[in-house]
Amino acid sequence: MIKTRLCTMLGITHPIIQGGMAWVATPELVAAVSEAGGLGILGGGNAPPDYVRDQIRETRRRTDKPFGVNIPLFTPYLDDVVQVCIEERVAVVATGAGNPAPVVPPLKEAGIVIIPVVGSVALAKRVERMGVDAIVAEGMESGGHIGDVATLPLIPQVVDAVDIPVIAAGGFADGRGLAAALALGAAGIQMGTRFICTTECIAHHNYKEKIVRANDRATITTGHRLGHPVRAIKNPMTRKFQELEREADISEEELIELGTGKLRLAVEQGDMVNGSVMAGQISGLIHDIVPAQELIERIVSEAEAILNQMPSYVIHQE
Ligand code: TUI
Repeated sequence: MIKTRLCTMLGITHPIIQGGMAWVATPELVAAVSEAGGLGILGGGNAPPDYVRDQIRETRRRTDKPFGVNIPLFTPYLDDVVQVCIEERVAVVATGAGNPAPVVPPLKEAGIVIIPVVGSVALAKRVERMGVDAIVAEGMESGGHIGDVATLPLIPQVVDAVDIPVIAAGGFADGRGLAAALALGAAGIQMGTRFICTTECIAHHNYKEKIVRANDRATITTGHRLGHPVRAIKNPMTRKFQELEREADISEEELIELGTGKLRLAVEQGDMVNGSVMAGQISGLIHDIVPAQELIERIVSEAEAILNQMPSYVIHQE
């Protein structure tokens, strides 16, 4: 067993959190992760409040363990989704893709554990002052919408800057990663891409296969011109986006239109040509599709073996 203060705070067995991926992190995956002793997080995406409420209730039907809801701060339903989380008394809310300042006070008042995803030391310090409970520090190796600092430098800098537990994200998929995160001072890891390749995840088989077949250089980032870089596996869609991004006479609105709905297309239809196959650089390390429980057990026992072996590297001299 590996126990950190994150486990105590969240009432979970293993310090492993599943990223709240839009369209991907549905009750099936979330309940499986929480049942296995990690923390599952529903992907709120930009879904309307009633849909989020249904997803919460469906997850509750499948598990009585704690789970969370991810709220991307760009959702047009921000206030209403926050209200749903409060009404449904969810244990944890994770925010992403922005500054959570507007949603922290109502969630705190409702006694909900708040874990913002941040990509920089500056935002980590700001959210700690707002009174959040823990932080996911996410490096630019991650899939989807990303910041611009890589995980290895980001984690220790965030750990030094705040007192609350830091959860490392961006580039984690195995026990070596978990052990490394703990060595950097993190209290746990969050994984997204690795959890897509589980049997419970509802993503189309083509999506999972695309990750399993990927190598270390399979992903690329697009959307820099829009100020929202997104990492996805290279395909005709990312090539088209890159070409159009370079064209001076295409408007930002047209680029946004080109990206809209493309993640859903890949997740639900398995369209690997026109869809956006968001995934992290760690895709090249993922070789199988396994149940969430098997994955979590494997990662924990790998990390235990590594941590147990570490003292043998230390030579004590007289
Ligand atoms: O949110 C994510 N990853 C996502 S959201 C998403 S949905 C989407 N769909 C279609 C196109 C684009 C996106 C896919 N992937 N991760 C959490 C995260 N948040 N990573 C980085 C950040 C972040 C970045 C900057 C958080 C805050 C921030 O600061 C903004 C500020 O105001 O300082």
